Amino acid sequence: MKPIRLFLIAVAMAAVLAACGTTTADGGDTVDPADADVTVTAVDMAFDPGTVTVAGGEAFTIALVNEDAMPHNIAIYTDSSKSEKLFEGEMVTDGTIVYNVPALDAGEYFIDCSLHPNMTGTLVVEG
Ligand SMILES: [Cu+2]
Repeated sequence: MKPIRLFLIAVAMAAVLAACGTTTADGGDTVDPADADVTVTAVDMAFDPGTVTVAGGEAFTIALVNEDAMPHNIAIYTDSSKSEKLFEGEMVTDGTIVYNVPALDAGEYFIDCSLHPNMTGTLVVEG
C-alpha cells in the first residue's frame, strides 16, 4: 500500500475517533460531552454561544462541538491582548472534544480559536 493511502486511512480513523466525542485534551478521565459543564459549538467560523458561564474556584469541562470541516479549538486568555494564555485545547475537526480546564478565578476571560483569531468569545467565571 502506498504511504499516501496509509496516511488517508489514518486521517479517516482519527476523524471517526473524534466523532465519538469522549476524548479529552489532557489525557485525563474521559467525559461524555453531554456531561460537560458547558457546550460551545463551532459553526461557520464562529463560536455559538459567544459567551459561556462557569462556576469559579473549581476545574470545569467545556465540550467543543465542531460542525465545520476545518480544525478548531478553544484557547483561553486573561484578556483580548492575549498576553497571558491560560489554556489551549487540542484541535478537533468535524467532531466533538471535551476539555478539562483548570480552576480559574472569578472574572471575564477572552477565548478564541488558535487557528482562526477572528473566532472569539467570552468565558465568564462566576465568583
Ligand atoms: Cu478555528
